[in-house]
Amino acid sequence: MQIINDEYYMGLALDMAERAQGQTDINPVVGCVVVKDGAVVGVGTHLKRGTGHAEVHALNMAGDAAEGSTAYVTLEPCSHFGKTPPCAQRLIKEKVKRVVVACEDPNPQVAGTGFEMLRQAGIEVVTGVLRERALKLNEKFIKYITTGFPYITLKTATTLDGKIATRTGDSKWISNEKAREIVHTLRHRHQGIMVGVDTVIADNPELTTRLSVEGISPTRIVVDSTLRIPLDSKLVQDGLARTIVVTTDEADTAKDAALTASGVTVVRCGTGPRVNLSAAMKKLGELEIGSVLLEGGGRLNGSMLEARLVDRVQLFLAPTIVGGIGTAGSFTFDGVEKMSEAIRLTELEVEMVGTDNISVSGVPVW
Ligand code: AOF
Ligand code: ZN
Repeated sequence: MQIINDEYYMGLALDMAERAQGQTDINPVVGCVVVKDGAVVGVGTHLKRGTGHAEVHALNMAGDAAEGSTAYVTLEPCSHFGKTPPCAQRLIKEKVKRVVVACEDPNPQVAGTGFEMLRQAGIEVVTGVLRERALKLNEKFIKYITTGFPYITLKTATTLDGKIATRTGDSKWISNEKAREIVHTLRHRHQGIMVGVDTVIADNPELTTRLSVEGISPTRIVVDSTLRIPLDSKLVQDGLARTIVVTTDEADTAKDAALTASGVTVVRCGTGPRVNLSAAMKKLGELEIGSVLLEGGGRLNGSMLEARLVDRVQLFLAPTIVGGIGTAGSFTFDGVEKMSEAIRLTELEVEMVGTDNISVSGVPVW
């Protein structure tokens, strides 16, 4: 039996928020549970940008029972007029007695003012309940709202000797079916999916979300310095999701026009021979893409790491060895000279995926 306390109800609010990952656009995922006299009287989750916040749904459900209740919210209630009115005002209006929060809202328009508004109205506010879990859940939102840059997850699958293909280029399949299914969950949970143009030329991929249950397909982003993307590739033709091609200022204008006519958004970033990746990420942020799943190849992965633009590395490791002299790895860049200069991951999470793959996830230290 679990003891009923603040963590118990906050756990429920976080569980609900967790299930809404991938569907709230640039907004955070938020859950709310309203409890009165030891009974849950209202629950709510923010489901879609532009629609009601978690607190609003939960308070609507609670009705008159909201008066004198405790509201558990996974994120500091908002204090501003965005696409919807401030939740802090609504909690005050419904005469909620106590508000328990997991973590503060780093949105500069909120950032503590939600707490202040509630306290000034005489409401008891407790914060920090299951805080770490709440921060992790909204790590993408937190990065985007505080920096304007999208949160980048670099995903790769390799053999035990770190290869992403055999010496002939064969790569189907490296990871097991369960790992590949997790990749589709990752796609669903990011707003963009990014690859280099060589991947498009070699594989003509669809880059959509195909799960055993339905999922949302992210915007497809191709880094392509000289606009080599074939006009007949699936990403240009299939219309299954939005496609953005990131290129340089010098890239061919006729090809740009042809792509644009096919419905592709062409974004120019950088005057040199290659795309300025940092400027490109900033531009994607301006286009309201708050998170990107980076799916290679090795050169783009390497360049993104060199530019320190990666927020999380998600590696699936298979128990196979394929050898090959100079065959492709996951992270192709000039490399460091000394071990002490290596890119190091912290906050490591390691787990088995099915019977024979290993998932390694971590946060690079920059
Ligand atoms: C809450 N509860 O459920 C959510 C919050 O444009 P809007 O009106 O949807 O506001 C978006 C901002 O509100 C978002 O950036 C974040 O600061 C906060 N989200 N706040 O009290 C919620 N989704
Ligand atoms: Zn709100």
